[in-house]
Amino acid sequence: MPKRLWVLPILAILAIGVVAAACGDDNGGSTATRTPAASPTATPAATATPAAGATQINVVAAGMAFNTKSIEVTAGQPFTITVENQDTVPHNLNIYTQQGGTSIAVTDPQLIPAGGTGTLTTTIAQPGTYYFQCDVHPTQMNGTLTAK
Ligand SMILES: [Cu+2]
Repeated sequence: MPKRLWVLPILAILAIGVVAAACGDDNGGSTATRTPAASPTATPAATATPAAGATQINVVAAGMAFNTKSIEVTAGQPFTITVENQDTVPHNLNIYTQQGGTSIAVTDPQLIPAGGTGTLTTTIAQPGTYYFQCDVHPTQMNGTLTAK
């Protein structure tokens, strides 16, 4: 008989526990609803960031070298060069009118840290042969950029 008296408080505690859990679920549900709502908002913004119609060129800097010695672009059309620095030292990519000439455009950031990525977006109006290099290692990392 005394055991039955203990059952009522236990049921009451369980009931409170269920109510508390239900409230917790409601709060969780609200949070879950907000999260997906934020994601679709962020996605169109990210999609809008790349310049419309810009040609995308990917360059890797690894082992104190670019993975290409020649880059070809279309004169008068915007292009974006993304440089992935896989080395443990900083690099960049700077486009010049010619070797030792005037800089036309350089990556942002100007020094891409180890493991980092830099981008350069520009348009070269005049068809011709240009020069690119890493300003940190100009004799090891350079090449020709042709605008056709
Ligand atoms: Cu370099």
